[in-house]
Amino acid sequence: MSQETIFSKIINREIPADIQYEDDKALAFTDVNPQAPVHLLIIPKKPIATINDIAEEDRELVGHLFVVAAKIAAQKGFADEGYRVVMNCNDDGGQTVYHLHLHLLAGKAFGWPPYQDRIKRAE
Ligand code: DGP
Repeated sequence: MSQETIFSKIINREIPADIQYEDDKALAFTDVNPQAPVHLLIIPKKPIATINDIAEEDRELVGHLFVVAAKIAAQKGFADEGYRVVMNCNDDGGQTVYHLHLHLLAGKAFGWPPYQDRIKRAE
């Protein structure tokens, strides 16, 4: 499953973004609504909607997103202090943009659990 999203438009330079990294397979840019001093989104250029849509043939591509995360962390100097990567899936996971993306968050010490849960249903 794939469809045109706001992230496809960023890849195609149809809308602007603060692009921090690019190679032939991936792009990283600043999240429009940052949740930490550093909050980047690392996306594959291939439009994969959710984690559920990752195919066997995408193994290397998905691994590459983590390689890019580590590369950016080293380049920006927060690799040793630490950082968090998050990938949300579908509604309960908090996904709002249906183009696979890795959140890379840094610049503060994160707690756990990361976010206040939404109450899904009354007991
Ligand atoms: P998620 O909830 O995991 O689907 O995260 C989607 C993120 O995408 C969210 O943190 C906000 C960000 N976002 C949404 N629209 C735009 C946009 O047009 N530009 C940028 N840079 N980020 C966006």
